[in-house]
Amino acid sequence: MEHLGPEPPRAEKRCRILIRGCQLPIIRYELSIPDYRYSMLWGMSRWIIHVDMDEFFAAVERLDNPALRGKPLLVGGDPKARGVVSTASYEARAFGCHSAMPMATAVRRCPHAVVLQVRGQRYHQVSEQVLDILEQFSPMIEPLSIDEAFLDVSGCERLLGPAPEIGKQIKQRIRGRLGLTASVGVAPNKFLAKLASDLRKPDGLVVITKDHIRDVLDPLGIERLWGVGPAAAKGLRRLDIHTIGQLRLAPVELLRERFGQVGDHYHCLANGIDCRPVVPDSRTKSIGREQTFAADIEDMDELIRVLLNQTEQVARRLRRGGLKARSVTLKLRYVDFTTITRSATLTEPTNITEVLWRGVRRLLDKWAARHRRPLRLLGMTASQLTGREGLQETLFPDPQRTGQERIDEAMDRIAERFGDRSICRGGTNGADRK
Ligand code: DCP
Ligand code: MG
Repeated sequence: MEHLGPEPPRAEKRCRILIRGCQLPIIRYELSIPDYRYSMLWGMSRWIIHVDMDEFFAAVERLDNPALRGKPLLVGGDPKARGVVSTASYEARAFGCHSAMPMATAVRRCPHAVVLQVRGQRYHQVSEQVLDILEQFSPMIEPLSIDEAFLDVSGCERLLGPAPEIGKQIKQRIRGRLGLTASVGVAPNKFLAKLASDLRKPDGLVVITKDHIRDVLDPLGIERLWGVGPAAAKGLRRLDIHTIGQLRLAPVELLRERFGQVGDHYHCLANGIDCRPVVPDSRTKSIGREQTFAADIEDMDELIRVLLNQTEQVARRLRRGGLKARSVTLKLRYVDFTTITRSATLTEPTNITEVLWRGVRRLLDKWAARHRRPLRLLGMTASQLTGREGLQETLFPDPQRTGQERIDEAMDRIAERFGDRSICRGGTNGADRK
């Protein structure tokens, strides 16, 4: 673990330093909002983790085909059809190959590289698995692209240990469960965490603490600032600003004059200030699982086993993300690829496995009564999602429901410790449950 600096000083001291850097008045004692929201507002006392998978597409290809180990890989479009490189493995990067380069050029630079086509669906599947792992650490997750995400782990210390330790555990779990490596950055804000994850790639773990922000940032070129593209970098160089240190010392008025409001933003970033919150994935409209069978299945017991297992996984994901679903959908694909879906609305939003299962099981039974035939794919999706905060608690909780919640909690704890496959309900072993 690369640890850039000791533990940060107390929040109050940090607030003052950073606020002065931002050229804002010191207002800590005039605010009446709780400290928690205050720190969210100014981007202080936070611990943000940025996770970025290493050579992602190439790593997944190697995972699926161990014979590719140690070989230079180029994943992307056809070199003869003006395809471009999506990712070059580290072995291929040593020959000057990189993402977005024409595949033909990459092949010229590294003629012995193995060229592979992009398998988007598979990468998305692994990406989902990575998110599943991250959700075990914090519900505050913001996916940024197919292979990277931010986590806000502020306040998780009591449960999971200090943030650098959480970063280490995330890496270990990704490696242990998926056989892939990730680079992780741990810092007081998003900008620094993203920068940190990129400093020791591959398989890196870099922690930036407040006291070492300047030491880390000052020598770096301005293009390392998140959001500074080639045009802005050119504009800054014209002002004779080449490093982040030079940018930090530049008069903010000059930057404002040249770049408008963005100039203020650059100045803040150069000072290591970034107040942007981690915004949990608002795009999540549904959570689902599906499985294509190696051989078509008609046997009801077998279909029930698969579906219950999927429902358990979906329910667990809902619970991890603090979400509840109002409707469930069953997806069936026949041997001739005809695909049908059947949906049902639940009486109230839920993330209780048993309740979701009853809804989806009813759909399966209805289908089987009239249309049963062999299936090549079976899946279920929970949608119309709501967060916990949007739900009213029932005045008199149903004792049976809280009992089911306790069962779910216990099963979640086991799954979290030993993996999703470590535990399943009796029905998933063949018994028919209604
Ligand atoms: N990608 C792409 N086209 C690009 C850049 C990336 O299709 N121009 C895809 C392929 C990458 C994935 O997105 O595997 C993640 O992008 P990264 O920038 O994180 O690159 P890698 O994960 O491949 O490498 P690194 O180890 O540097 O993160
Ligand atoms: Mg990556």
